[in-house]
Amino acid sequence: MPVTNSKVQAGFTLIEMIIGIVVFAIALTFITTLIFPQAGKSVDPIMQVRATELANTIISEITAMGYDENSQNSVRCNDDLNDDGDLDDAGEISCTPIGNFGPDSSEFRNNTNSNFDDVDDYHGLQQGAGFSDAIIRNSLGEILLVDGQNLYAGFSISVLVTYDGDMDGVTDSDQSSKLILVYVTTPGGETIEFSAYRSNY
Ligand SMILES: [Ca+2]
Ligand SMILES: [Ca+2]
Ligand SMILES: [Ca+2]
Ligand SMILES: [Ca+2]
Repeated sequence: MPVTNSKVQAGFTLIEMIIGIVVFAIALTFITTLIFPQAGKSVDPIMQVRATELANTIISEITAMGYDENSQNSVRCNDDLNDDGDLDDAGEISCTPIGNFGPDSSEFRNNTNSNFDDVDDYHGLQQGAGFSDAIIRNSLGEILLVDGQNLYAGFSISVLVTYDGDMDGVTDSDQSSKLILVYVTTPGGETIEFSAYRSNY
């Protein structure tokens, strides 16, 4: 049945068209200033989740290591076996000085023969985008691939280890705990800090 309403057939007046254009312009401005930037930001939480997964992986690996290179199966470093207040008696060994943190002799973590074995070996470890060791690897030294794609392409990690015996987040001379700081940078350039402690048990 044909439309017979004369108002509809008359179309829009000039005023109506101008109002329509103004409303459209306001709506467009709203979309471009509010919604489009949100679309960009909505990527960040996903990257933060992935950064957290990556940090968890590396922290789990580090905390599973021995406390110190100098500790032996039967004797922990800094264990005063005869309780005389010093560490110069038979069988007693000192923990690694903070200045010697980092890989011990012949230790590396950049291929499947990686041989880090204690917490502070990771001090100074840098892997991923922007570093000379450009590939983030798992604890077995393997490249993390999912469906043939590098799982953490564009991410980077940076690790620092220090003594923090009173666990206040600040380096101190108490060698009973090591503070592990892991910095993960997302492909968007956002750096997130994660931390964990490993005590001398
Ligand atoms: Ca002693
Ligand atoms: Ca070591
Ligand atoms: Ca070490
Ligand atoms: Ca401290």
